[in-house]
Amino acid sequence: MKRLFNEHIKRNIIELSGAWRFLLDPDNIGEDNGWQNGLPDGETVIVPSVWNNELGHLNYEGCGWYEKKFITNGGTLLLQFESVMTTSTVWLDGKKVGAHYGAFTQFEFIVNDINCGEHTLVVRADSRIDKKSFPQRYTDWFNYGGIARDVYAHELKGISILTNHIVYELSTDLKSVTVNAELELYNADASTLSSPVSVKIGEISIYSDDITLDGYERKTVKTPSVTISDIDLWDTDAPNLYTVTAATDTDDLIDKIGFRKIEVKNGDILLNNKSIELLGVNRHEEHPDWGFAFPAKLMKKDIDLICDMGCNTIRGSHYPNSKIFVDMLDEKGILFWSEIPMWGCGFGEEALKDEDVVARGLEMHKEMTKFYYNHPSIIIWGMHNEICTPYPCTYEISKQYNDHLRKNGGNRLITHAANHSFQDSSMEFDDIICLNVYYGWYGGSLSDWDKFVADFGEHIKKEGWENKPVIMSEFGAGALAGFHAHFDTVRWSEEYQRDLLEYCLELFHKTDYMRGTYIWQFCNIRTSPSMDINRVRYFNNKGILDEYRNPKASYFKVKELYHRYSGK
Ligand code: ADA
Repeated sequence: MKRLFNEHIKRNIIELSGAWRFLLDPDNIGEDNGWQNGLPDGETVIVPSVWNNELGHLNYEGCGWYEKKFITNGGTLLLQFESVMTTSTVWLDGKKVGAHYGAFTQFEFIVNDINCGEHTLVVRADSRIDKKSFPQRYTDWFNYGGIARDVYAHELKGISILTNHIVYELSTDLKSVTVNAELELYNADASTLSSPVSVKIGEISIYSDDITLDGYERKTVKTPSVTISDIDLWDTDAPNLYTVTAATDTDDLIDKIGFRKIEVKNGDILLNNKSIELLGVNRHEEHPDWGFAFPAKLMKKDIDLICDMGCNTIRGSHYPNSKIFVDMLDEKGILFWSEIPMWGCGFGEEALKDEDVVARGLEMHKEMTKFYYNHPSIIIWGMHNEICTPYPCTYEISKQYNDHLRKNGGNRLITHAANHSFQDSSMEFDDIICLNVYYGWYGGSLSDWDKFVADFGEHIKKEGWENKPVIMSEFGAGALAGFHAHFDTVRWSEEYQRDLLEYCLELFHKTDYMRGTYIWQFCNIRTSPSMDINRVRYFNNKGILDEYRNPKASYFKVKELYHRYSGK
C-alpha cells in the first residue's frame, strides 16, 4: 500500500505499479478470446492511471484489459489493488483469482502454491454503468475507468498479519488510554504453524503470546486490554502519532495511530473535551490531467492550499480517498469526513429498493471501516449523500449503515448529508445533522437563507434534536475563473460566488445551533455528460479554485473569514 511510511520490514513487497500492457475491449470479447492468459496486442500504459485521460478515450465507458508480468520467489501471494474503476476481474497465469465491485476501496486476493519465477497478472476493468451500479448513471463526477491507484504483490511467509485495528478508550482526563488490538492473522503455509505474535505501540508492548494456526487458517485475535498512561494526544494543533508494530516470526504490519476523543454534547462538537468549529471544504480527489489517479505530490499541494485558507477539516466528497492522502491529514492534524459514493440524486426509489444496490453500499462501508480504521484524522463517517429521504425505504438503509458504522467504525461521529432538510427521518441516526442547501444558486436568493436558518432552528426543537450540532455540509455557487462583474447583476462571476459565500459563512458562523461549514467546493472538477444542469464546459464550476488550483476571488474571502473565525 502506498503510505507515508513502510508498512512492512520483514515482508517482501513487489510493487506492480508502472508499465502495464493495455488494450481496450469495447465489445467485451476478451474473456471469450482468452485474453486472461495474456493480451494479444496492446500499448504500454503507466499504472496508476485512468484511460479517459488518454488521447481519444475521454468518454470511453467499457472494458479495458491490463497485463503485467512479474517475478516472485513464489509461495503464497497477496495481490493488493488500491482502486480499480469500477468492476474488476483478476487472473493469475490464466486462472481467475477473484472479482471486485467498487471504485474507491482497496481489495485483496490471496493465492497459494505459486512457483518461483515469472507470472502473468491480468486485470479486466469495466466502467460500464447499469441499473444496479453504485453510484448510478446520474452522478456529478466523471465516470473514469482504469487501475486508478497502486497495485502490489505481497509474498506472505508463515503466520502473517492481514489487518491490525487498534481499539482504544481515553480516560476522562485524557491522560491515559485503555487499548487492545484486533488482529486478522493468516497462516500462509499449507502446514500447521506456531509463532510468537507481538503488538507494540511505540516502544510499549501491549501484547505478546504464541499462536498456532492450521494450514491456510485465517483467525481474528482480540488482545486483552492494557492501560497506557502519560500519552500525547492527537489534536489539530499537535497531531501526535504513535507507530504501531505487529509482528510474528516471519511477518509484520506497521501503522500509525493517534489517540483523540471526538464527541457531541449539548449541541456542540468536542475534540479532546474542547469545543471546535469545523471550518471546511468539500474536496474531490480529481484533476483534469490525472482523473481519479491522483498523484501524491498534488495531494500535498491541495492540503497546503486548504491549510492556507484556514480550514481545519475536509469532506472527502464522495468516496474513500487514497490512504496516503489520509496519512497526510493524520500528520497535519486536519480532520476528515469519509463516506461511500452514494450520490443520492441519482438513486431513484427503484434502485434504493434494490437489495443488490443497498448491499453494495454496505460492502463499501465494510471495506472503508476495515481499511481506514486507525486513521485519527477521520472523525466523521458519512452514511450517504442526498438520498431521497422522503422515500420510506431510506430509513431502513440508514439504519443498516448506521448499525455497521456504530459497531465497526471506532470513535467517530456518524451523519449523512441531507438535502430534504425538513423531511428526513434518517437524522434520528445522526450524531451531527448535515445540510446541503443552495439558496442563491439552485433557486431562491440570499435573503432566503435567513428564513431557512430560523425555520430549521425551530425544526430541530420540534423534533427534539437540539442536542445534535448542525453543520452546513454543502452550499456555494458556480464561478467561471476570470469572469468578473458586479455582485448584484451576474451569476457565474467570481464576485457573485465570493459574495454568496461571504453571506453564507457570516450567517452560519453567528447561528448558535450551527457548528461548522463545508463549502462546496475546493476546486472545479470534470463532471459527467449526464449532468444536464448547468455544467458549463462539462465541469462543476463551484470551486473556490479552478481545476488547476488557481484561486478565484472566493479563495481570498474564505481565507479572511476562516482565519478570523478560528483566531489563527
Ligand atoms: C450536491 C452534491 C454535490 C454536487 C452539488 C452541486 O449537493 O452533493 O456532489 O453535485 O450538489 O454542485 O450541485
